[in-house]
Amino acid sequence: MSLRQAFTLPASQITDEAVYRERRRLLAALAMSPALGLAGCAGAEAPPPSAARPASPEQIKAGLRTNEPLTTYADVTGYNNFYEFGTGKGDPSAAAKTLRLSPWTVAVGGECAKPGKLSLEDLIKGLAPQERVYRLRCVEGWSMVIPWLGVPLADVLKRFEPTAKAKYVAFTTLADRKQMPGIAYPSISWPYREGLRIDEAMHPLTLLATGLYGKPLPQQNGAPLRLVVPWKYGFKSIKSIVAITFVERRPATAWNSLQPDEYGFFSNVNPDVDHPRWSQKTERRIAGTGSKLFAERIPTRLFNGYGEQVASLYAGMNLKTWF
Ligand SMILES: Nc1nc2c(c(=O)[nH]1)N[C@H]1C(S)=C(S)[C@@H](COP(=O)(O)O)O[C@H]1N2
Ligand SMILES: [Mo]
Repeated sequence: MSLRQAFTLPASQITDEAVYRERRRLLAALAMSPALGLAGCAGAEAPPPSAARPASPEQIKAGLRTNEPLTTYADVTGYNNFYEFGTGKGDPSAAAKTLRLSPWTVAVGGECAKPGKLSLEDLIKGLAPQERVYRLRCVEGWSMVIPWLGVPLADVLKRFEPTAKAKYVAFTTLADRKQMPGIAYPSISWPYREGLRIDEAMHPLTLLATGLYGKPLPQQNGAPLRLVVPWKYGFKSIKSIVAITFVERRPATAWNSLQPDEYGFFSNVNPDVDHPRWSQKTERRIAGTGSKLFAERIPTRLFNGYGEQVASLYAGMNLKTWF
């Protein structure tokens, strides 16, 4: 489908995904043509230049992008886990639209030389959004391939000058009873919290996402700012972050506190460590052809396929003990 066809099709037949894919192809073609620089077509609708380039072998090798079929925009933004808005997969897209995104402030503190309470704009000021196409593997046994926009978490964290005592980083989601209907139910001990070891937080694959599919992050996906840690189960990728804290001791995290024997602190994707109630050997890939309910089952890979990039972080650790 050409871009023109995409825009002349009846609205019902145009998917955001089709438009996005076509745009990427078009911009890639333009970028490669010596006569036409990207600047000339960088309209408000255009994704950032990084989205225009097809994944290079180097990017694939570095884990920054994959050429696996993308999950459709409709599924990425319609099949969600965001318990603050309800526990059903359709609840977040139905209920989260009212989450107020501006102003949004993030408190950064703890073991660092330069703590502060910053607006989102100031937090990521000067950092150009990058596109990352990552696999996302939920502990429930399904997975997606999502084109994110975001900045490396390391680039943000360094600005606060963590001290030698900063061994871990703790993250907190907004917990506003008035805006989040799910907070009325004690499914999780609110606010939702997550944490990473400092070396995991500083790893180049760890992303603070502000968008997907070349657009701002929708509320149901954790707007305006969420973590994406592609080699860990999805619940580590905490949404709608309001606090980032450098700490010396391993911080308490939401799912681990609820069921420590089912959800480990590390929660690295691992087909050889089953969840006590189900196998983790395979996953239902919600991407490519077919409806999400009957999506193809594929083998789950250690570290979600990012072992080449991250296995060294866990050298000498027994991954069954430290699950
Ligand atoms: N604050 C918060 N963050 C959260 C969750 C949540 O319920 N609340 N769910 C997690 C789970 S289980 C997954 S699989 C991913 C899903 O992200 P997505 O809906 O953008 O695909 O978000 C994670 N981050
Ligand atoms: Mo999940």
